[in-house]
Amino acid sequence: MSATPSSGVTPRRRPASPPMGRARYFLVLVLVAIGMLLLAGRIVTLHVLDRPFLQGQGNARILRTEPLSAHRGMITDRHGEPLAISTPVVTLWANPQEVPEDRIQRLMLAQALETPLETLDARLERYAEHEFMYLRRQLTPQAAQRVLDLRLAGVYAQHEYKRYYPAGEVAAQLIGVTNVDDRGQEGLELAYQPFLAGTPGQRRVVKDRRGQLVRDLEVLREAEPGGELTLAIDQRLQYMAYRELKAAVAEHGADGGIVVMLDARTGEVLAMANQPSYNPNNRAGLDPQGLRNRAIVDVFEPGSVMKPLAMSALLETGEFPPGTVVDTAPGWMVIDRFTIKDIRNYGELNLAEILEKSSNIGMSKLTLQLDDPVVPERYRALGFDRVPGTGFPGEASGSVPAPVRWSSSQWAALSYGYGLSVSALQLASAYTAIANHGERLPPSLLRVDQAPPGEPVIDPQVADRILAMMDQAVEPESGARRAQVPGYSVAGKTGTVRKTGGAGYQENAYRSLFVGIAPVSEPRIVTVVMIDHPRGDDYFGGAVAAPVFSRVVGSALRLLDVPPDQRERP
Ligand code: 59J
Repeated sequence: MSATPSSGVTPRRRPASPPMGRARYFLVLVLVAIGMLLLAGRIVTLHVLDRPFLQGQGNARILRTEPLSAHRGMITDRHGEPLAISTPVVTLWANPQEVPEDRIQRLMLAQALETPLETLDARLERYAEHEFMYLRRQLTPQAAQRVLDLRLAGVYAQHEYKRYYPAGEVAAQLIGVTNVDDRGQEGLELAYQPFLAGTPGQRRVVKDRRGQLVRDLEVLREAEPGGELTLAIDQRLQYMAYRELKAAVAEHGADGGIVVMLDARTGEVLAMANQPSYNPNNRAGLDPQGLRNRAIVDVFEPGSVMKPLAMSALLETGEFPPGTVVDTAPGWMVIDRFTIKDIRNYGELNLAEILEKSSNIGMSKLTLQLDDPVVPERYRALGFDRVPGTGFPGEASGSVPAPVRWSSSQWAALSYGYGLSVSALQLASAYTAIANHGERLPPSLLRVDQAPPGEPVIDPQVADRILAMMDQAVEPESGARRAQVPGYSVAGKTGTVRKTGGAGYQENAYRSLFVGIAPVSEPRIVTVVMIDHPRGDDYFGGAVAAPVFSRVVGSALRLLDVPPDQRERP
């Protein structure tokens, strides 16, 4: 405005006006008037018309809505012992464009972050074009405060929760893990993600231009904490099962192993241990083999541990009264050009002895006398063709072959446990029917307040007879003697299964199994032990899996205060 000599009306200059001066004077006057009108108009628009918009824009620089992290629900064992806990942590991030270049400030920042200065410089350089980069994720609030106390420009904090697993590798596959964003990735953490996670809230805050919190204005919506998940497992039994399993896998140089322990009266999973395992609190360099909850997601050919279940179907036909004897000599037989063998020639065996000696011939001869496929039907009724229904991610359904054109050899093989695949959890659940007068209990990973109704599968009297036969099979002279538990009666069945490889059954790769129920007088627990590919001289179920069963079940019965039902043998 001052550049225009518009108001120059001094008499001194007037005479000097050129001839056209007057017309020009008016032109200038008009132009100035227009300019002033435009300015006035602009002032009106800014102050009156655009005011709300502009003020909003200004506030947006300092007034923000921020998420409030919801506390993830705890996972506990059946007695409330914590198995997964969320602890508050602070994630530090930076706007690289705001972080000071000053050497001393950078050095102080690097020291507080416990990073070498060069590393910090290099990262800030790499993200120089960005407005966001992590400095350190999930620090303890104290460690983060040491950094925040420097009050450096461009350094910000975000409050979060981090998951901690007190039981570590002991229950890792069952509980699973969350990722760095607190979302369930594996196991029950994944299965119950929506329940555990809760809902994040929102708060309104005022921040200064450097993004530092000036004032907490209001909570728009409170964060809703996630629910607490109470598992069926008993931490004490879980630790013991894991310890014994790990020791046995190491002792025998095995590839892995499983222990599943169910409450015989409710179907609750009291312990579920897997080898190999991993440390969920430090997943750097973990072996992905350790992630699988083999007890639920893996299936295997069960072999002889199916014999008591098959026997229940055979007995129920009424074709084999208590005195029945089978001649298993000479210890082998040929069916459809296929040879079935026992490891010895046992000669004549009664029904209990067929289970005790684990005679493949005995089972086959009984089965081949029948016209109906009662054995595979029984397997299906016991749940070996469907998921157990625990909701665990990737739960295996097992498989029982469909009754189309069964050959006699296949029919026979099914009776001693070959030609089908089962999970350890399915196996344990099926045995609750033997423990429970014929009623199978669905397994539960969560604690239940009341036992679910059992599913009647086996005739009650037959179930009791099978239990008695299995009791007889665990005697001082039997192959299963190492499953005995001092002070308690034990019913059980061993199994040694050749593993299949690319070219059928392998000569030197086995799976060692033991399934047992204790105490026999009033069953409290059903336990499955499986050791995958023991490499030492011992590989029989009776030598490898039975001792693990004895130690785990013995400690469990004592911890559960189950009264001994037998005098201790010397
Ligand atoms: C066995 C099998 C493979 C599959 C045989 C184990 C068959 C069979 C084809 C030879 C070791 C071995 C369908 S044995 O589990 O009979 O647990 O204490 O793997 O028989 O026909 O060198 N178990 N095991 N059989 N196959 N096909 C016995 C038995 C069992 C014992 C011991 C010795 C087998 C008493 C297994 C144990 O009960």
